[in-house]
Amino acid sequence: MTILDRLRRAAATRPARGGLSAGGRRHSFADLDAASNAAARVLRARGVAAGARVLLYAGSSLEFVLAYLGALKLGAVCVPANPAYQRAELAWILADAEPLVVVGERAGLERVRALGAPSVRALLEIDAAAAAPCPSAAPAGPPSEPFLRAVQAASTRRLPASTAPDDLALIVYTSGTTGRAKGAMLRHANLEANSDALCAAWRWTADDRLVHALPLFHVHGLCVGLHGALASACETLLLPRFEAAAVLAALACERATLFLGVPTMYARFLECAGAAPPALPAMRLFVCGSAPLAPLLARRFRAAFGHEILERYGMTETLITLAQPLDGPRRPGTVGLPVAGVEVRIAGAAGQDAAEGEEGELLVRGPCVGPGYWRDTAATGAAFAAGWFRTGDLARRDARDGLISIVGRARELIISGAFKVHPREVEEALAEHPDVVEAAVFGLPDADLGEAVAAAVVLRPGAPRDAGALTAFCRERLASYKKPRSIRFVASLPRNAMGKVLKDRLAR
Ligand code: MLC
Ligand code: AMP
Repeated sequence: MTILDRLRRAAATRPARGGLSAGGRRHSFADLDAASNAAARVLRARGVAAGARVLLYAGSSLEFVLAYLGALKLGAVCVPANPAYQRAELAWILADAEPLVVVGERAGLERVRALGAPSVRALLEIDAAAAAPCPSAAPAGPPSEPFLRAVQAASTRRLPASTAPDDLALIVYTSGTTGRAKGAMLRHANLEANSDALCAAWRWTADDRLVHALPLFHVHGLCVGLHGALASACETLLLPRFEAAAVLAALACERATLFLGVPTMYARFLECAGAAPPALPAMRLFVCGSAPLAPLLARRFRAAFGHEILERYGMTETLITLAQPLDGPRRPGTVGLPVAGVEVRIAGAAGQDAAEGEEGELLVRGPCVGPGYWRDTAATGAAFAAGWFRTGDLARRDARDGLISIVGRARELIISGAFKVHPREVEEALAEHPDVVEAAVFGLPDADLGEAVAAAVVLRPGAPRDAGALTAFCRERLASYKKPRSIRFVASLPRNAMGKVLKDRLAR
């Protein structure tokens, strides 16, 4: 049963109970089903049909959910993207995915217009309070229209179903090894398989109450959070952003039973609650993923909140493949066992199975693993080895209990607050600055973010050592979370005999 079938079933069987609260209003599943029919009609009237791409360039909101479900109902392919992406990041996604319609917030739509994306026929604005067309000085592109107003004016009558399990549902751009994002493709069947497996593994039911504070533009918030909410038909509070005090208050007053977070969120809960963590008597499960959860943080959280966090592991390309068991043991530092239907291998350097307890690259296979990268057969070919997806993460399986630990990364990637930053992208941005000769970017341990982006920079002779100016320069070119949080000026970069920069030495 696809995510859309689940929504329709929830609407039919629980027309009033359950649903999604967002922006201060509660929407039953029947409301969501009807309004997403209207959203589908709005998109269809602007040319969207099966296979067309719809860029969702926005944070979490009801409109995001409606645009997403509406597009899927037409058999279209959704491309969620972080609204923090700046010109170059956006330009690449527009060029590669060629969306027909962009749904986004005003600042983002202005960026799209300024780029004059040739594929884009309509811009639908989220949160257009004035409901007026966006006055724009930008040279190209269609005018933007208020999305919600169009949805409210459209018929809510159901459209003929036009999705099959093998149809593409999502292209999610993910930080590539080349510094250029790759579009990970996911089919309806992948979404369904993972959502079914996680709902069963976590006994997620219609009696649950979820506080959802993750961005919907990543698979964690979208495919774990939103899909789980729809598949289980539970009650969900969708928050536009994570703010520790507000989320803790919501967990208490909503009598939440379930929360999905990234390690930084748990670190902030601890910091915010201090010596007086709120009582959360209804809570049954805290889940964490998207970045390594430090065992010390898991233990401190347990001591303060009385809950053992359930850690799970995944990737955009594969969805969630490993999870600690609901019924324990949840040994901190491990990510548990394969979820239902998933097989894993740990491969040694020559591709052979690593010996029990030995470290190697984690390979996964199963119905939740997507078919590869959009319009990139070379990257797709490189990502699979005889049908197994190569995660690029290093793992070890404990010989005693079979629990798997993620012990490192074979590829260069910084994981900062569960956002992924490829060093090369930041190095290229820094290298564009006229005062910079070269730069090396790497992660440094950070109590809040897990890792923080750092840079070592070689300046031209006589150039001012102005870290603030270089940071500002990066912020103009890249999503702000990618900017270096610390910059060290060095006379030269340390290199090995092959000329490779020794980042380990810089990070010391
Ligand atoms: C925000 N900022 C960050 C940052 N998040 N900087 C570094 N790393 C981060 N993760 C910066 C902003 O650019 C801004 O900088 C400043 O911090 C304040 O912004 P904010 O929006 O107020 O941020 P904040 O609320 O602090 O965000 C923290 C956070 C967020 C933890 C809520 O990072 C977040 O939502 N992370 C979740 C990411 C996620 O969902 N990943 C899943 C990927 S899917 P300035 O200078 O402009 O003010 C995946 C597969 C799987 O991994 O297994 O799930
Ligand atoms: P993304 O590119 O955003 O899909 O991120 C996927 C990456 O996040 C994985 O390849 C891992 O490196 C990392 N990741 C996700 N979950 C975990 C986890 N529980 N522990 C360690 N790393 C994780």
